[in-house]
Amino acid sequence: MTRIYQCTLFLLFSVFVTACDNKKQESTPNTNAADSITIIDPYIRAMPPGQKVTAMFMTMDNTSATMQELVSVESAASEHAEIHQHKMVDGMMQMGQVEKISVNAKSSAALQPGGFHIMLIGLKKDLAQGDMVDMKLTFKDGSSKTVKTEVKKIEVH
Ligand SMILES: [Cu+2]
Repeated sequence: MTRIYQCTLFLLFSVFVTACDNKKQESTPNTNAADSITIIDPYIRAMPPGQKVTAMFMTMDNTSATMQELVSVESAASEHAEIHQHKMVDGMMQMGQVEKISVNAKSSAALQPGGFHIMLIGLKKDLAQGDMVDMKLTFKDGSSKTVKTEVKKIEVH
């Protein structure tokens, strides 16, 4: 009888310790921004030959409990890449550079035509549909990730 009791106690204790461990791991934010952000459906807009500018779109999904910020982008296909936003100014759609795109904790941010986008400026060659371009995304904490991005034809808005 005593032995069974000890066994049960031991089992209970093990379960308790395991449960505590799991909880501790979840609440410790030890992952960097690049590991916390999942890039969904990235693409670059195919442009007519000779164009020196195009845009990249994607959704950034933040799985961490911390807000993450995209602060700079480099593209293997262009001399520069800038973070841009479209805005209505006096009834006119205008676009301009912004410092960053914030992704709230456990949330996502969409880059899409008419909103946030990455501007590729000074294309080194014409990009054809189906081409893959390395895009390096750098976050505020200094971490970065390279996303293989497909060139796709999209309808004009
Ligand atoms: Cu732009």
